[in-house]
Amino acid sequence: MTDRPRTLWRTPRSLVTLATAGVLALGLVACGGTTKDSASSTGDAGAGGSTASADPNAPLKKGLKLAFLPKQINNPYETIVDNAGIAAAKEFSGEAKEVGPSDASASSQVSYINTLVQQQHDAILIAANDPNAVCGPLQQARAKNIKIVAYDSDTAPECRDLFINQASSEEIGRSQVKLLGGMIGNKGEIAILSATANATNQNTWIKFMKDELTKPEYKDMKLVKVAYGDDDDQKSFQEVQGLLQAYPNLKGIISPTTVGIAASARYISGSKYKGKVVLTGLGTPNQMRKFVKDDTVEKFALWDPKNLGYLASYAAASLASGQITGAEGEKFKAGKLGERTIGKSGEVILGPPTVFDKSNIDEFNF
Ligand code: RAM
Repeated sequence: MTDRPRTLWRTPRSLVTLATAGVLALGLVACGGTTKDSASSTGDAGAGGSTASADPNAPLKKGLKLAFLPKQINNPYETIVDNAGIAAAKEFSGEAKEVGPSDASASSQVSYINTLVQQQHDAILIAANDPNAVCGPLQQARAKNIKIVAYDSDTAPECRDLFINQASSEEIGRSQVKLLGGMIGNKGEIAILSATANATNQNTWIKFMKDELTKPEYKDMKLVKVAYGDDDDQKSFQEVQGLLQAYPNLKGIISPTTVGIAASARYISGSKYKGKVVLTGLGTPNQMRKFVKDDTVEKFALWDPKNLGYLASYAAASLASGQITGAEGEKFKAGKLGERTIGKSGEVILGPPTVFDKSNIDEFNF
C-alpha cells in the first residue's frame, strides 16, 4: 500500500473520478483588483468586505500561529485533515496546533474560539458544526485581525474570510445519488444516515441529493428517511440498525460521513442485511478497506483529506500575510498543490472526489 496524496489531481486511468470540468473551472477569473479587508472591525466583511487591498507579492510571514478547530477531535477524518495542515505550516515556518471538542454539537466550538482569540492566533481554521452558533465569536476574532478559514464544513460567509471546500458541494451531493442509483438500478426505497442535524456540509450535500432525486430517472427511487448519527460511532451504529428495522424494504443507504459509513458497514457486515442492502457514501479507504474486501460495500467516495488540510493551511497563511484578502479572483500559491483562485463567496475548491472500490482501494493510505 502506498501513500499517494497527489493521485486525485492526476486522475489516473484506473480511477473513476467524479470530476466535471466545471468543478475545477470555478473561480477562474482575473487576479487582483480592489480587494476587501476581512479584518474590518465592523465584522461584516465576509469573504472580503472593506477597503484594504491584497499584495499578491507579499511573502508568507514567518512564525505565523495557526489553530485548527475541527468538528470534533475524536473523528479520524478530521485528524487526518488537521495533521496535514499542521505539517504544512512547517513548510512556511509557522506554528500550528489542533484543539477542539469531543462532540460535534452546535455550540461545542464556541469556548475554543474564545480561547484562541485570547491566545492571539494569526488565523483560526474551523470545520463548523453549525453555521450560526460560531458566527458571533468568529466575528469577534475577525475584529481583532484574526483570519478565519472555514474548511470541510462552512459557517455563514459573513463570519469567515474563506471557505476551503473539499469539492463542489453540488457535485458531491448529486454524485452520491448517482453512485447509489447505479448499484440498485435506480429503484427502491433509500435512506440517508447523516452526521449532525446542523452540519453545514452534510446539509448542503443532502439538499443536492434531494434535488437530484427529482430527476425523471429516479422516479422509482424513494427517499424514506434522513437519520442522524451525530458523527458518533455508537449512535450511527444504532441509527442504521433502527433504519433497517423500520424500513424492511430498504434497498440502499447513503452515509455522507466517514463516521456514519464506517459504523453502518460494521453493522451491516455482521447482519442479515449484508448482500441485500447497498451501502455507499463518503468514507476513508483505511476505515472502509475491510468492508470492501468482505463485499459489504462495493463503492464509496472521498477526496484526499490530507490535501484539504494542506490547502487550508496555505490559505490561512496567505490571508495572514496580506497576500490575499478573501475576495473573488485573488490567487495564492498552495505549496505542492500549486496556484489556487478564490471563487464566489470566498470559496476555494480542492478538487473532485475519487470513487473507491476493490480495484483501487489498496492504492490509498488515509
Ligand atoms: C465526517 C465529517 C466531515 C465530512 C466527512 C466526509 O468525517 O462529517 O465533516 O466531511 O465525514
